[in-house]
Amino acid sequence: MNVLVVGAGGQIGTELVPHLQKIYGEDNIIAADLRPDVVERLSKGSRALTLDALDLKSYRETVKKYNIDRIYNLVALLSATGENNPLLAWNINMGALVNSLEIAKELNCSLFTPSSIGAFGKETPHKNTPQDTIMRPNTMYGVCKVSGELLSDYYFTRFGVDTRSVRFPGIISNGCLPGGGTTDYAVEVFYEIIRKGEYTCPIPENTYMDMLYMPDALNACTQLMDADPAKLIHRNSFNVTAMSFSPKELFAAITKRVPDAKFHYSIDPVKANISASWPDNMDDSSARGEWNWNPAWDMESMIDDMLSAIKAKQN
Ligand code: AKB
Repeated sequence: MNVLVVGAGGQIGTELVPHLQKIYGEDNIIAADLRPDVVERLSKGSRALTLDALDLKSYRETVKKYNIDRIYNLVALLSATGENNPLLAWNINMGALVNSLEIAKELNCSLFTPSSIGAFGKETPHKNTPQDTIMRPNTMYGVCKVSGELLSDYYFTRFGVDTRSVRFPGIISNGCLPGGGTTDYAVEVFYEIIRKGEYTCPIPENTYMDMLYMPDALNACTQLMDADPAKLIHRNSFNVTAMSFSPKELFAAITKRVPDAKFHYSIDPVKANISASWPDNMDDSSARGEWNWNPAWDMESMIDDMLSAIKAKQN
């Protein structure tokens, strides 16, 4: 199995590449990113190359040259950044997806493109959000995610392209910082508490959002793609979650471990609006039933691991 990860230098790609290497072998994974400095970093642990996913010709040549069977398309501007420049978000997010779909169709690759809790909106039921429900997002990021889900299902039903996807909630990790997302606070807080002993949160204290710890997110990426297609009723895209908490709950749990930690709020209106429109907690029973999704990390175990990993890094 030869796998190409496009947008490999971001929060997910940085950890997905070594995860894929362990499963499919180091030589079979190609990490591609637009930014040469990021490619330089990636090349220390993997076969890495510079690629602009919006450049259809070079993207196709890369897939041909390395005889790629599976593509992970991780190219995206996230929700908060997307609101600052909606047209750019549309062009990048949809451009990379359309190129990935066309290449997957032409060269017979399977394709994973993450969707997000951002695909939901204010009118979606916020508690125990069903797999199949109202999807009228209030951000350009969400508009791209819903369009992406529809388009990916279209390529499957119309052309037989093996497209699969999950709706990621906030992903908490200590490998590479996220950037421009609404859920980023749940990562930033750990770095700030260890570095400065205090954190100023942009999200209102009682806003609940779903979250996943990175090891579970990585398993979702590979477990779904390796799942028996005959068992999949859904494809694009599955609700997946492992925990749901508010800033207030997360900070109280951190304070139990770091009693001197101080928390303040300075609400970012864009992020506050976005987070209010997203689910409080999703129902992920379709993922559990169709491909045995079963996350291992909860809030308490995630906090312990984040604190010790970031402390070890900073030492
Ligand atoms: C964001 O906050 O934009 C992302 C997401 C939930 O898709 N982390």
